[in-house]
Amino acid sequence: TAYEVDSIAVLEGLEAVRKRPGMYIGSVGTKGLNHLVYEIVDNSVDEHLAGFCKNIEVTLEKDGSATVADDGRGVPVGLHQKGVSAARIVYTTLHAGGKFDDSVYKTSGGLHGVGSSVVNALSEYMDVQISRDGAIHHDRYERGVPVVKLDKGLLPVIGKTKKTGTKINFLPDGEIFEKTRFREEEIKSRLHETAYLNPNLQITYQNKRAGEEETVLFHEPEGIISYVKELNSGKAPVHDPIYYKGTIDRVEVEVAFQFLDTFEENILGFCNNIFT
Ligand code: 0RA
Repeated sequence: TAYEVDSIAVLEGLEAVRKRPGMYIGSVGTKGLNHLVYEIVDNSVDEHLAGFCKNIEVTLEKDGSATVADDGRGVPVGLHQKGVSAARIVYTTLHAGGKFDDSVYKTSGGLHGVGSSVVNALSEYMDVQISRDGAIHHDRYERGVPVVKLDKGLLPVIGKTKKTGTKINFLPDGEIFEKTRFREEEIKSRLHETAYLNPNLQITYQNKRAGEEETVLFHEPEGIISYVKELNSGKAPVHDPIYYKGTIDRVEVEVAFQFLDTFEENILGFCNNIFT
């Protein structure tokens, strides 16, 4: 069938990612490992930028896996090409990062912005729960290969819900990564940065690993003004941060700065949430 033909291309895609993981996530060290989390979080941030997601929860689980849950619309689950759930196409096809349109909101456009299918290919397992249309839809993959049987092409429903959102739990593959322990300080710092850049977004970080239990809410309603304050905390500012926001030719620009009583210069630039 046409879908079986496509499935071969999907398997070839997974194989390409697993053969040269560095090409897709930069490295197979801790940096590449942490990058898996950001890749999944970025998709939820995109849903926030599209105007539909207010909360993202990032959890480091006891078993070494990570969970990212958002309260967006939920990845579409309806029948897509060849009679297969759209969600399964998103998580198994390279470069389908969760958006079907050429959305301007895609944030993870940086070097490694390759999406959730890469995370899937590099995970021992990835478990997906999508809440929408009153139901919780479930899918699961092992090293990128689906292990859930579709029902007339659709994902099985495992429960009822009034909420909407997408929840992904994945365990990085020890056959791929040199180390499989997420570095919590780097992840927290990146999530905090994401909160500064998206003032209407709340990110809850939770570490459930034994002996490290911690919950932190990152919410920065003052945005980059607070970021500048944090960067300069403990130093000697000579005035409150100065802030500008404006739009020219549909390009939105935001600037915050503050002088210190020192010869020291530090300029951080971001374009569409990407540190430049
Ligand atoms: C495309 C269309 C719709 C939702 C999403 C993508 C979506 C993707 C991700 C990835 C992580 N969280 C997400 N949440 C939503 C909505 C289509 C519709 O409801 O009309």
